[in-house]
Amino acid sequence: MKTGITFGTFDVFHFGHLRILERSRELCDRLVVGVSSDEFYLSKHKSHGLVYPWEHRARIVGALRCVDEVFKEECEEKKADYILEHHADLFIIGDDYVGRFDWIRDRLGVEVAYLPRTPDVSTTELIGKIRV
Ligand code: C2G
Repeated sequence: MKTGITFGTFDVFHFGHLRILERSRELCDRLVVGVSSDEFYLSKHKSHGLVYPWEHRARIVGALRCVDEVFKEECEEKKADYILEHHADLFIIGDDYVGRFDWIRDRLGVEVAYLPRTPDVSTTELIGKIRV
């Protein structure tokens, strides 16, 4: 039984989000997803605020067939604890983060996979299109 873990905001859920979750699930038997809390996201000073609150983002992600469990990610410092608490064997994230999470492999001995981002779709771009 291989457990995979991934993290993200998943605001204005789109095709790129679906694809990374589906591809992550193909690499394991059980997929756990840490969805960033509103406070955590806003503390990262992104270019725009959130559209959906955590409850909505978490419910959408949790309703997917490829997702087995969802929890709230409250801060970056707890990442190692979340990975250990969920007994993850594999950490998955998009390749926009390539290299950033190598410490998970080095320090925790957990496999790390950077999956290619789906091109031409992002929450920021969607918000821009809707505004026009
Ligand atoms: N993603 C993707 N293709 C896109 C857009 C996003 O594969 N076109 C992936 C990202 O690489 C990430 C996941 O979808 O793995 C979630 O993306 P975001 O909601 O933008 O998450 P982010 O705010 O980057 O948070 O510690 C890592 C962070 O928690 C990730």
